[in-house]
Amino acid sequence: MAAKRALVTGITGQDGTYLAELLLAKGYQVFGLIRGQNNPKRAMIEQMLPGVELVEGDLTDMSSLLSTLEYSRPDEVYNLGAISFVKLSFSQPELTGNVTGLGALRLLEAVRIIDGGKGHIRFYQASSSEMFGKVRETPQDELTAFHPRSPYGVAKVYAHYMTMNYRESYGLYACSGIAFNHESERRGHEFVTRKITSSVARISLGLQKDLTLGNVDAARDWGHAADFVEAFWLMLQQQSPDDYVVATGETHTVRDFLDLAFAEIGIDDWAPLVKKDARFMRPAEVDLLVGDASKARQVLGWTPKVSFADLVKRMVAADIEIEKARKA
Ligand code: NAP
Ligand code: F7E
Repeated sequence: MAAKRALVTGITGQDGTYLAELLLAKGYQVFGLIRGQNNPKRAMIEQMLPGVELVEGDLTDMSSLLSTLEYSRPDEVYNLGAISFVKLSFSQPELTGNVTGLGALRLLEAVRIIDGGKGHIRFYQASSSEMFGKVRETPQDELTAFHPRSPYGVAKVYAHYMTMNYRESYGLYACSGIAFNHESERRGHEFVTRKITSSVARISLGLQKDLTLGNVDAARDWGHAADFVEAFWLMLQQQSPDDYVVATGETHTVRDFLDLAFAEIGIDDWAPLVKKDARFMRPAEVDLLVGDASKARQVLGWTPKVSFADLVKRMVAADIEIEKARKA
């Protein structure tokens, strides 16, 4: 039987790399959408994922999406591409709407056109717990009402409903994974977990004195990205398409993360090392997120493997190795 073909947008991002590894290990032929002229991450991806064929295109450019689909002829499309940094979405709301919101619509429309009603192409949309925002209930599940608190959250709600709409209107096999925060050794440095672990590593090696953060009381349901991409793949392997919460079911504050990260380098009282700066606060905050992933557990048989404590431990250890190598 011919190998299955998958197209992944957001291939240069955290989830794109883990998902591509999973798909390659399952024998897929993997295509990754890469944007821009001379994308600085191209070399890193080519080295890390030599089995992935990179195709140039952009979620803001419909014709590039059509030609990418025509070229790659995928069985499965994973839309992971987005402006994904919530803080940035406040300063660049139009760009966020265009990429994170309309980008999903463009890709759905391109899939609809190229699929031509055959119902062959399966589509995954990377929805987010940021859609719950100012939460209406705790924990949050697939039926919890949305109340997004950022241009990013609003754009994701639009993309989420568009995915549902294409499923209901055109019979597309289209799923959304409402993923809660997932982190890893590959997380971007703009996100709070990686900012903390790389700073902790640098502090332990005498390369940095302290760390400046915003709201350390925010609580998140943090899992490991390698676990989460497995759920995304499982959603596209079912009899029928549906939406699923992907979460660990545990919530921890940024303070808890700081406790564990500093403990890794033998510091119990991190307060003198952490400064607060309004520049890292948001115009509207999401105070608490915790997901109920019972449906994913029951229908997909999915459970996360990496605990919160292990996640922090792994991230700090990886950053210490990176910083040591840099120092050397
Ligand atoms: P990430 O590391 O920020 O990666 C985002 C990806 O989107 C990058 O590959 C980026 O490419 C690409 N991208 C940005 N603008 C684009 C455009 N105009 N056209 C095509 N691609 C574009 O994000 P992630 O953590 O892997 O998350 C993957 C997806 O899941 C995102 O949609 C995110 O919003 C969503 N999500 C993430 C989490 C989480 O906790 N990680 C939770 C819920 C949902 P460049 O490298 O070229 O910029
Ligand atoms: O912030 C607080 C900040 O930027 C987490 C994205 O993957 O997950 C992610 O969005 C919390 C917030 O992630 C700093 O205010 C304090 O309350 O790491 P973050 P996020 O906003 O939760 C969701 C599910 C996504 O979908 C997104 O794509 O930490 N915080 N001080 C800080 N955050 C940052 N970044 N930097 C600080 O200095």
